[in-house]
Amino acid sequence: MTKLSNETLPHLPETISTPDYDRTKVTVGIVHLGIGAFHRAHQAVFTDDVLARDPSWGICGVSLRSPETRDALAPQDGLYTLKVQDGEGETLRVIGGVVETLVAPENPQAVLMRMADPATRIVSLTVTEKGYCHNPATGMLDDDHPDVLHDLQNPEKPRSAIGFIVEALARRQAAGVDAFTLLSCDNLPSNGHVLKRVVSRFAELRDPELAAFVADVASPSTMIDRIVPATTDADRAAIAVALGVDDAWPVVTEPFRQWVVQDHFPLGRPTWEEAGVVFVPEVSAFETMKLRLLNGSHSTLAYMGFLAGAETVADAMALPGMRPLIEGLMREEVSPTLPPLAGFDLAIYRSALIARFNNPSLRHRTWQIAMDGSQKLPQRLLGTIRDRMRAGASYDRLVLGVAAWMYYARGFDEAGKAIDVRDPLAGRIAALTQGLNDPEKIVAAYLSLTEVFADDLERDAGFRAGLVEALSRLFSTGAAAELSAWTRRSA
Ligand code: CS2
Repeated sequence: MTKLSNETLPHLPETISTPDYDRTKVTVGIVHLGIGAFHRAHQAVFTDDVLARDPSWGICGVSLRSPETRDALAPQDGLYTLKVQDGEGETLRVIGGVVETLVAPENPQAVLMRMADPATRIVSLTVTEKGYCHNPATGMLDDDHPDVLHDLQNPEKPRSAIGFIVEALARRQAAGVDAFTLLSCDNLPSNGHVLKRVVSRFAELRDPELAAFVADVASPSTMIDRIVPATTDADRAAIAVALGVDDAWPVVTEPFRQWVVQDHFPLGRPTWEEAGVVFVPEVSAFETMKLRLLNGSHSTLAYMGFLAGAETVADAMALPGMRPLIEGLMREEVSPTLPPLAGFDLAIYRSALIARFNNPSLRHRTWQIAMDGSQKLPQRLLGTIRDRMRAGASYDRLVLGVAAWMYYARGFDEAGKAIDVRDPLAGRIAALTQGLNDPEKIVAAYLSLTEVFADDLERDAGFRAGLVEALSRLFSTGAAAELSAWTRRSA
């Protein structure tokens, strides 16, 4: 079958929207590190919306690991389809904002040259939590991280996003070119600060003069939100039928999208506000709300749902007891910890989240969300637990989410079948918990992971007892029975 490309673009069925600007005029203004499905369904769409206004904000998408995205997109001139769907219908749109794709391990020089180019004014990132090479509990750079050590020794052939950023900034400093603006789009609290902190520390380890230049780099924080499950072969097949041409890597998502950004871009930015981006002086209240309500619920329902046999989020939501558990978690335990947001109705936000989780047309796998729990839990559940402790308030549902992760990350499901656990700490967790059956010992083993729990939680007797209790219930009755008990508890 013919491919989606600049050449086939004019011949697509009329129902499919296509770029409203001349692609030949688009030049790179943004280098994006980590060009996965999320970027292509979120920031790239907001950018595509306003490229007609200023075509100098095209995107160069960089993969830091595998060539798959480039291999799919380069033969299609960077074009891909965005399929937006809910229970009621779907729309298809071809996005044209990605005009170049690079694979860092194949050609680090090409990436560095692009980043150092004066036309590049923003370097944005979706490299997931673990891509920051930081200690998740403290938010500081892990000086002993293997990628950090590698990049300090090979500054011109970096591996990590941090190594690329600092080397590109060094080249700009040497050439007398102003620094680009850094734009973290990962699910981390104060993501701009975290990024600035790790980049600054890395620069300090390299050279004090470079550190002085890096100290002035703008790194606004952002809250990003859109649910984007991994694309399946069934999605590809259905989209090819609708398009009449092949698209090797479309992205599939929900109608909802939100982007709240701190407005600090010394070298300018696309007019994203025209596409609905909300610019605010301070993002942290939005970010805490989203991380704790959406992502905290997501992780809890992913671990509980996976253990109870649910493949997708919508399946997990349909399990008896899941909805009351998640609603109770959001309303009773998370919401009281959130900083006030003037004019924002939390009850509406929460019920919208339930509807989004229930979206029957998105096959968002619980396994996908369950990945990298050690990197996610601190900002999704543990910070909330700390706030509840300080307020002398209960946190039973939050602790159940953490206990379900502890069950899951050991690597065996309820039938004793191996789980494919993807987590940078998976090996250590397996070693720490090997042969243990006693919930108390398992909890103690996990709590020794100070980069997840930090000392305060490790020492807290109430937290430990809550975990042991929840884990014991999961062992004795199983996740499905534990969930249905929540139907009765909330009734
Ligand atoms: C999810 C997020 O995979 C996960 O951990 O919780 O990717 C979630 O879908 C997004 O943050 C929604 O904005």
